[in-house]
Amino acid sequence: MQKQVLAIHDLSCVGRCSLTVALPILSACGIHTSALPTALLSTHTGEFTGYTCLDLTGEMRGIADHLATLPLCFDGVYSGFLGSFEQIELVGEVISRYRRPGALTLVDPVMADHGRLYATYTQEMAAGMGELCRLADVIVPNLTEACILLDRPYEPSPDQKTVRRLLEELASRYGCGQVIITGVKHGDQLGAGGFCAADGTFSFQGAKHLDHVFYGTGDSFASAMMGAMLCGRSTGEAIRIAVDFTHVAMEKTLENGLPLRYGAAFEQALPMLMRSLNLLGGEA
Ligand code: PXL
Repeated sequence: MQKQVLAIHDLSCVGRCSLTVALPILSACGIHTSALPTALLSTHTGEFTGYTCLDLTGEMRGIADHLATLPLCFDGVYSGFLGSFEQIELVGEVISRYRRPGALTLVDPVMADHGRLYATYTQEMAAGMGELCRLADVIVPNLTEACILLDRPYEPSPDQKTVRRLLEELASRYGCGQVIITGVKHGDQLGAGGFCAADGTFSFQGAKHLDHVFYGTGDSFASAMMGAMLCGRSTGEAIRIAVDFTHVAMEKTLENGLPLRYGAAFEQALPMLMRSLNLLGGEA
């Protein structure tokens, strides 16, 4: 049976992030993907000024109510960037409606990066994100978000021992089975640290650090993780696949001299993602 996912993110018209990243990546993983848009923006908020932002909280209620009348049985719900404090409760309700044994809830507590909250986020929203994390099987904060979720000052380059402590604290505070922190540096590598609460194991998967600011890479990573896990990969395997995929997307962006503000060119890494999931012929 084809897997089905509900992706709850904003739609940024230009600049690869959120839905314009999640939908193609999950589709490439063979997953039937439905969308619940949280906000409509002209661009992402990272490196543009003058962007428009329409909060879709009111519309989301109607969409969610209509979807509730359909015989939908999602294998996964995957949430990310939200448009307002008010919609956090609604997203929580939607997650709870479709949560069931065997389905995967992945919450990416998108709200900040490089030590700063995103322009459209408030402290109140940041606190509300923690409530969504409590509903998740898997959370994938970046380092900034991990520190916010733990009420700690931002640490840009924690050592591996500190990363482990952050992972464990997130798992115990929010009750998530799997915690992955992205944007972790280790020697000349950049990657993700993972913790599995069931067996208490830690892992780190990295790739050569490319010293540039890329947008939407957290979304590429989380979408590839979600896709790989729904294709039956273990969390450790999914982290490896998602790190490699995101790294190649960044490499291709640089190799082709593409403007970084429009996000990492993940399109060019989709074939390797599909090969790593045995969805294309040829070698992985
Ligand atoms: O990639 C996270 C993200 C999602 N959506 C919007 C953003 C950002 C990060 O800047 O601005 C609108």
